[in-house]
Amino acid sequence: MNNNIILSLGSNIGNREFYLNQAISQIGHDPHILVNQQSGFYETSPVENVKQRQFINLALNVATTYSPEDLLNKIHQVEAKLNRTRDIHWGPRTLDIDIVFWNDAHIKTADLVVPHPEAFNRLFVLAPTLEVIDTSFPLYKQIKSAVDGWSVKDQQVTLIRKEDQSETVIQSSVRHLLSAIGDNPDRPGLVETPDRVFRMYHEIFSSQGIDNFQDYKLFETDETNDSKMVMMKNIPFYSMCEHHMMPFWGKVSIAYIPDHGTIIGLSKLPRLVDFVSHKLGLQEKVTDDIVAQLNKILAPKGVAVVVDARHMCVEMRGVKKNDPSTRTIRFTGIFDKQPELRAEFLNSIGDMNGKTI
Ligand code: PH2
Ligand code: MG
Ligand code: MG
Repeated sequence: MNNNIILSLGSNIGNREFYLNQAISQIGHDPHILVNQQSGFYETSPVENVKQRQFINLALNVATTYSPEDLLNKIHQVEAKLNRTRDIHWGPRTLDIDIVFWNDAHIKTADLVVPHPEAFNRLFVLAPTLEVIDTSFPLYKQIKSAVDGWSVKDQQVTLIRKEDQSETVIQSSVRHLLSAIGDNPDRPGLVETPDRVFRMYHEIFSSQGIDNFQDYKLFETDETNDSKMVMMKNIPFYSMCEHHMMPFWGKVSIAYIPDHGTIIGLSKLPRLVDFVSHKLGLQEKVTDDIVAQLNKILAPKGVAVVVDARHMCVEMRGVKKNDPSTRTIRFTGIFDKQPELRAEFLNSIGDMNGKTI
């Protein structure tokens, strides 16, 4: 599989975004092509012919088992399907797709020169490209400094739509997974599966990349009794383990001892549990993260968390142990120092967690 192949897409006729989206979808559906990354949509002033309408340009980073010639053929098919007429060179076009980089390869055939000879003269190619490569890309430095140092003012390139690129990439990846396990992603039962998985991942990984829980409200109360424990038991959670991308789920019990009478809205504790579980993780991380977030936002005298969970990766595969329950416990602050507080907390949650999952 050849990786880090950069395609530049442009359109300046009709419903430009429609043509581009169709092209992305057709490319992503090809069993020989895996879409790694998709840039946002850029509105760009036409280069070479100022009388034309503005273009919309974007870039894709793909991996493929195709040879350069076969990929070029595929691209020509996609262009043809989307009404591209190839007769007017430099004319307006519903869709133009160019192979601009093939990792660091130099390719020269009758129909194809890579890197694209004009690539470094075109901000509408380089700006989107920069979004879909990282510093390990062989030409990264060259591309980055070309974009940063762009001085020609007559090439306007404006980001108009940041792409939630996960949609294209997840759908393309799920199609590949389905083929790889020996199924046919085009059979009726599966055609909508990549889209469903994308939307599901959107939901169950909604905290991915977000470090801080934001959705809370604190209240100040009179500090009458220092050792007052606030506890919520048996908060359900569902998460995905980072070792197998399989579910683990169960119940969480949380207690804290307020400091200076500062408390958190009770409904926010289940929200915090959702927040920490909606990312790829481990039961230990879920437990630690609840403690860390509470310490950060509430700064209480102490926090205690118990998580009881079942793990698909234990029960459905591997050792296939039926119905074990895993408990993780964390104490901080005065829970750490006072055994009687820990006992009080553990007594009051009892076996409840374990029994109810
Ligand atoms: N494509 C061209 C010529 N000029 N200008 C912009 N802004 N965007 C393009 O995609 C473009 C162009 C020939 O392929
Ligand atoms: Mg072109
Ligand atoms: Mg072209």
